[in-house]
Amino acid sequence: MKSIGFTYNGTKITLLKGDITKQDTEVIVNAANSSLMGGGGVDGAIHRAGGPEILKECKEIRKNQGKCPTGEAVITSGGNLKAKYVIHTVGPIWRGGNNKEPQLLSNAYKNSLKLAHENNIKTIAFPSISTGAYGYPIEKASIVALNAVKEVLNKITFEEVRFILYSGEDFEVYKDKIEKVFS
Ligand code: AR6
Repeated sequence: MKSIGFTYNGTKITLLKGDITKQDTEVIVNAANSSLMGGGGVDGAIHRAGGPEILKECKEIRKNQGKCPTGEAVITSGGNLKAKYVIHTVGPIWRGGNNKEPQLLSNAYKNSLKLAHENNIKTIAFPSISTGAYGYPIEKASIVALNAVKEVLNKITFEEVRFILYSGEDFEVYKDKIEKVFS
């Protein structure tokens, strides 16, 4: 069974191989780009499954506050998704690792959790941000992602934080790292 669950500091952590658009958490996180105008990968899948309402709200955000800088996050409703909300965050493009990639990736996770908390959201699902089109090696990205979430969970409790991995290989990488980071 491609799933793992345990509790850390009062928050249920779940690792699951699956499709983020199908998750029943209150919010799902989108690995967007700064334009917030959609794209391929998980971004394309979320807009397809959620319908036009999400893009409409993204356009409104663009009008009011411009592009979304790398590492930051914004929130829209979930349109036709099971999730009530989508948090759109922008991970860094991998440029070899010496261009603040770890810090920016960590910010993407932390700012997403912060925004969820501000909106009184208790259950959240993350995809593996930056490890597709943006080329961040998943062995490295998973450690950054898990440590960022752990740091936030030391201060804030959620009901559940779910990590959704699209492939079996990515799931295995996360499984290996999660045991190390949360032990
Ligand atoms: N559910 C869960 N994970 C998924 C799904 C899904 N339905 N579809 C893909 N993934 P990517 P990035 C995984 O490229 O690297 C977009 O065009 C995928 O296997 O979606 O942050 C945006 O508009 C990979 O492990 O995001 C940006 O321009 C992970 O999601 C750019 O790509 C992230 O891959 C962002 O690139």
